[in-house]
Amino acid sequence: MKIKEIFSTSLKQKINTVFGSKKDRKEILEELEEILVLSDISIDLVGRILQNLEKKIKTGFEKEDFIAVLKEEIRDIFSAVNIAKEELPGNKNIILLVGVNGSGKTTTAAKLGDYYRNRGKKVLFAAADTFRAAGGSQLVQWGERLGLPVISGDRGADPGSVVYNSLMSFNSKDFDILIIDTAGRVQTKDNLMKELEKLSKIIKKVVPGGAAQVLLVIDATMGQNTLDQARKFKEFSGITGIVLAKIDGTARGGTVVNIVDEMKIPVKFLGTGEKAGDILEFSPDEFIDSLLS
Ligand SMILES: Nc1nc2c(ncn2[C@@H]2O[C@H](COP(=O)(O)OP(=O)(O)OP(=O)(O)O)[C@@H](O)[C@H]2O)c(=O)[nH]1
Ligand SMILES: [Mg+2]
Repeated sequence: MKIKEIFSTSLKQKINTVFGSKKDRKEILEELEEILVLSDISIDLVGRILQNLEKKIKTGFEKEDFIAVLKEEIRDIFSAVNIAKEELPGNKNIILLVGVNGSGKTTTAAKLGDYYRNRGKKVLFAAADTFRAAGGSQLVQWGERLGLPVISGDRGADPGSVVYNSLMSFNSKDFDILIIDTAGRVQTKDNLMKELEKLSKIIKKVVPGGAAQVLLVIDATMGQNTLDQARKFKEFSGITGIVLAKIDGTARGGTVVNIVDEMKIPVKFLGTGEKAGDILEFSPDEFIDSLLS
């Protein structure tokens, strides 16, 4: 699946309809505001975009001008957080997946394992979700399906010990990437957030300078709640990137823009379905093109 196929109802088509008949500037702006809000761009961000638009386009109001300014605004939001296509930073890399319950962490872990394996990396999984009954076994099943090794623990076991064991294995064998799945948690549950800090500490201790990527997995289908999910994790400082899962369930691309604008953290991957291969590396240019072409 390509980014273009996801956002099939192009924003540009809707924008075209606004400029179809003669209207005054105020009417056009009102209709554009509605279209942007309906594409899931947050009201706050729409307000800012339109303000900038009014500043930049002083007279007349042609469709092409509007689209150019809109593209520029969205591009600015992405480039402010420097979403560069980056290779993994070191030889041995650790990816820790975090997020609220059911956001898509375990599935994303499996997808990333498959993704990097297909790029020649030796992958190890750690099933550090010992909280839920099926938490660990779900990743174990993925491991079996994909033919990739998984370090897991019993239900109720200390996730820290699972992570520690996986790091030992990761260090002693020639693995390139360790992908750690964790239990779903909300920020209001203090103990679970503390546990996350603890897992980070263990990683830093066992693999000094270990370039741990912490990816926040967010369910993209929840509209405004998607943004709330992201906010809940804002205080957990270690997050280095975002995975927007279930993007196949929303044709409205505004969510991607909101998240980056709110979190100031780059979106790295999009989840596009339930299968191992349903993952896309995020490209801002491709995204803007598919949304506005
Ligand atoms: N359509 C679609 N479904 C997805 C995607 N990613 C995950 N899912 C589904 O979402 C549900 C939850 O996914 P999980 O990976 O179990 O989510 P989780 O965050 O590990 O859940 P907890 O461990 O309970 O917190 C499953 O039914 C997945 O198949 C996606 O990109 N697209
Ligand atoms: Mg899970």
